[in-house]
Amino acid sequence: MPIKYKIGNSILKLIAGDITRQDTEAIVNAANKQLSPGGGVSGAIHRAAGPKLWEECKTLGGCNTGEAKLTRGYNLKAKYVIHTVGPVYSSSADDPVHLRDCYKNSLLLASRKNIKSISFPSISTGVFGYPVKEASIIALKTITDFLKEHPEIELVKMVLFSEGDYNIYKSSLEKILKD
Ligand code: AR6
Repeated sequence: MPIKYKIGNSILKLIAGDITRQDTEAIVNAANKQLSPGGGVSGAIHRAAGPKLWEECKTLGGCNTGEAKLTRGYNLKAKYVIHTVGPVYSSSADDPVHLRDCYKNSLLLASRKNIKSISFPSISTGVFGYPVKEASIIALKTITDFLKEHPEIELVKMVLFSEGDYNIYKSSLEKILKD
């Protein structure tokens, strides 16, 4: 059951679904530093976009943890893919900083490129092992703080791949909006 919140003048939606099928202008990829197709959400995005996505990624010189890079979306409904590299969870103080940077730098890049709608997956919570509850608080706090200052981003969708993750994000968002 998707839910919709108004944050400033923008909309934040939480949905359970497949990010490759979203029709926002951009979708975000939880990539690796080489920007190679890999598995998880990244593998799914590369499969749906087609081989030209990997061809373009090869020209970008990789991506550091917390940074974000833009490509076209090729066969996706989304016109653009924003590739960001989440932290490999290590319980260090850098983990939340890097995870926050992923969301913030992706949103800043969207704003600079005049992209008004964007979908995020739950970055780092698959292969990279970040606990979902902790990651959800960081993701949603970063997105809501950004939207309050950046009304030019009209819509952010957080696309969760399981009902379990969706429920965790939903209760984290309710908590953040109450505080
Ligand atoms: N739509 C939405 N979310 C998805 C989809 C999808 N189609 N497929 C998986 N997820 P992960 P990470 C969820 O492992 O932890 C790759 O191999 C998944 O259930 O894709 O940042 C890269 O190449 C989980 O909740 O990303 C990197 O090496 C979330 O997406 C590494 O994995 C993130 O899981 C990145 O690891």
